[in-house]
Amino acid sequence: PQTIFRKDYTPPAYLVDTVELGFDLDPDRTVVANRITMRQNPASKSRDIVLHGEEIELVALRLNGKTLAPTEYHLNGSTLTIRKAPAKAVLEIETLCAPVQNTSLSGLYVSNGNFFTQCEAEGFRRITYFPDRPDVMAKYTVMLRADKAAYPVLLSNGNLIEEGELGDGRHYAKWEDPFKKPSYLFALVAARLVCQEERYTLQSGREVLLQVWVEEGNLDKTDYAMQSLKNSIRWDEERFGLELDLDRFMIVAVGDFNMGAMENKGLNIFNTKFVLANPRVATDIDYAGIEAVVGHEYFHNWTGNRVTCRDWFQLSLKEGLTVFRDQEFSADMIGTDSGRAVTRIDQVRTLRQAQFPEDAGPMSHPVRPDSFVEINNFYTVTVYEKGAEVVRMYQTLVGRDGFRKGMDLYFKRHDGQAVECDDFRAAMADANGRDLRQFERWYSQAGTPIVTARTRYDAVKRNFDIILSQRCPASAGQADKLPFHIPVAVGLLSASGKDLPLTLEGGKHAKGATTVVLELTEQEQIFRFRHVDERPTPSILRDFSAPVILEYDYTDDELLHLFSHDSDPVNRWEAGQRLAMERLLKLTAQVAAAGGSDAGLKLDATFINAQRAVLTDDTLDPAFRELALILPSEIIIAEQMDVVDPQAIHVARQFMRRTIGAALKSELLAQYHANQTPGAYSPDALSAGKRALKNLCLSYLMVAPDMAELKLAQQQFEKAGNMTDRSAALVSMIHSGAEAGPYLKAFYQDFEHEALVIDKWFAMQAAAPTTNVAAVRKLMQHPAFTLKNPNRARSLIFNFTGANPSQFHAADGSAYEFWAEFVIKLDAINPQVAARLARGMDRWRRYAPALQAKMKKALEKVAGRAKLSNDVLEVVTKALA
Ligand code: HT7
Ligand code: ZN
Repeated sequence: PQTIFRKDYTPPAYLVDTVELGFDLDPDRTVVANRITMRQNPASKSRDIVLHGEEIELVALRLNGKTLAPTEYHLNGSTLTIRKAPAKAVLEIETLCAPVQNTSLSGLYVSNGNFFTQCEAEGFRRITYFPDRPDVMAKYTVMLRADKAAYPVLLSNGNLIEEGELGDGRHYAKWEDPFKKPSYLFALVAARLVCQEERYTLQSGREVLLQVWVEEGNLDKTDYAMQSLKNSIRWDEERFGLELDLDRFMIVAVGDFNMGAMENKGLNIFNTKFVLANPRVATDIDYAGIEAVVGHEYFHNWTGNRVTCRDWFQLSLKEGLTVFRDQEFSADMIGTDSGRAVTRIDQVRTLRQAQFPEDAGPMSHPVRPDSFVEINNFYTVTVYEKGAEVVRMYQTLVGRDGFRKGMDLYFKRHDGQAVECDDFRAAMADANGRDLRQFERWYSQAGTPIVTARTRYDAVKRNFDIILSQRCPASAGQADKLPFHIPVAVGLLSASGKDLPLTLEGGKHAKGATTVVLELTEQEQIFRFRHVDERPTPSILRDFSAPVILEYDYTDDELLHLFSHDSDPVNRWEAGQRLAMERLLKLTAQVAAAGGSDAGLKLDATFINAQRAVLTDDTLDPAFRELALILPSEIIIAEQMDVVDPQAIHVARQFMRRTIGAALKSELLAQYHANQTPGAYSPDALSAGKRALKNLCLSYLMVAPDMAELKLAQQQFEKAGNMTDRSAALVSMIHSGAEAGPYLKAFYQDFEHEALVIDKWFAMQAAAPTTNVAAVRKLMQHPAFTLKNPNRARSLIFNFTGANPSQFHAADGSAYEFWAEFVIKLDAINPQVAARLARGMDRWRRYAPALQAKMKKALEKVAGRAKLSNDVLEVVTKALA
């Protein structure tokens, strides 16, 4: 397969002014007529029109009214070239496609009998021939024709300008999008759907129509998506002064979808998972996901659609920025400092669980990659989440007002353009009079930087020095890294746990500030705090001010001090994680040395008492307490080990959970009862936090349950008035190894017709440490299982391979064979989904030799297949390299 390089970018030879599309929709044979008005791009010397097309049949091609014979164009693989074209060209192209056969869910496809499209990144070329690249922006008019009884609803981007009957049982709708857009933002829906709709008044007084379209039986699950949409519109007006630019904004839910959602102009298409919710079927986490994803897609309207990417290497320009915006939106929606901190802790957990491993593995790439084989493989946690951290660092460096100034300048300069990450950085720098040239390295250098801190206190001079140094491990193609520009937020705690007012030598911070941002730009720098009357405990990297690994030799006493007193909730939580991690690593080593046994393991009272103090501190937000009490995950523990032993990790972590559960039994029970949320369900942060804490208490009590605790879980399952409590009770039963069969059966029967709940049913079984590969294979025989639906495939297969490490890494390698089998099977159906599954073997070199050999064999089995998509081939080739 061909590798595409960022350095090879050339501007398009032709620009497109207008696109007129006509669709005669038929599942087996859809006819697409496409009229493109083009003109030569003065920025290019080439006079070749280059169009992309895949899996479509070319029926006719006309240039300026004249049919082109096959000798007058060159069809080579997926490119069609017309050489030496005139300066102005009107192309008319007729093609055929078969949506019902399109199982890749890219391009035009059928889901549950309805038509949908997905064009990002390169799906438009599966619909018609076109210069399918994001720097070609044009105005679109779309005519849809389809059978009226089967597809009563016909939607596309922009405004509906005409609709009517065609006389033969078919009808039509004509849509016009007033804004220029790249082809990846094109969308159509032809379907039997219903909608919740509302007229909404913008702050300017303009009225817009908002619609959420779903299948008929789901109209009772659209309220939260609609509310989230209205909140998003209001938030973008207030925080960034950005108004909805259309008169109509639609969200459509589809059950078969490769990702979360898609920001098509005015016609967002969503995975049902991020639209449908009511208390019976959706958990607090689902509600939070809906708010975040509805916000994310809506915010793309400016960051992505109005200003788009020059090429796909710049993907993080829109994704990193839009993730940052949706993170800020969710935090602002909670509205409290502690709520904001809880969202921040969640972000840190995601980074450590998924992004840090990616950055240290074979698919490591910079936030702005330099090359790719298949762009779909680069919709990654690095581009999205690390990209959002990079955007957040601008805000940390220039402040919230400075960030807003930078955003304003970015839109002033680039509205209607396709630009680069460097343009965003330049806007931030210029709007704030800052030199941010070194900051570019966050875009160009892969790998997680490691910041090492040392401190020294001079009691006589009352100086406290923090010496920071940085390094970054080598990554693919990048042996040596240059220093990053790293904002390190720091506070100093007194012996009584109070924040000291800070005086940083040479610093420009406000008098009396208790947190200052140190700017580490060199390999090593000394920062001196003056007038420090006692040796303080440093709280370094507050609010996780940079996506780095912080090394500092904290003593247990210092960590306990921070865990009890740090005013920065993120670092308070972090201190607890460090305390837990130290112990988990020691226990894991002991288990490994004892051949897998937990006999003789001990957990110190100091740690247990610290946990008790947080658990019972009612002044703390319940959501924070829940996060503080969750031990680092098995995957995060694995990342700390040179040679990973998944079984030993699991035994050690379970021992620790069991010991905490037994030692804090009465407190856990008390908190379980104190954090009930009686009355009508509400997904608000406080109620959700209480449920999270209560259900964490239950899970601790259920590690080794007695009869009373089992009964508690059973009663919760039976009486629960919402899915959060119901599913948490069931999960606690499955994980405890107690007989959960009847409850699983009841759950299935209750929700047989709710696809998203049946996904949960598969997922909770797949991720349970009691579920081995044989049990997963058995679940695959269940009539409700199918590989064709990505949500269903992910619920069972991905949750087993990705969230059940002790079983996935079973010593006999049987789960690796399972992995290979299903990467291959899925690849024939849906390469994008298959490639995501293929990533499950990224870290294979970190395991003991016996496991490594089996993983390598599985990888080679996949790589050796004659017919493999570029998607999977890229992943397994890089893993084996
Ligand atoms: N911008 C959207 C990306 C997306 C996507 C990419 C590849 C294949 C399928 C896809 N569906 C959606 C989603 C987002 O970040 O908002
Ligand atoms: Zn996005």
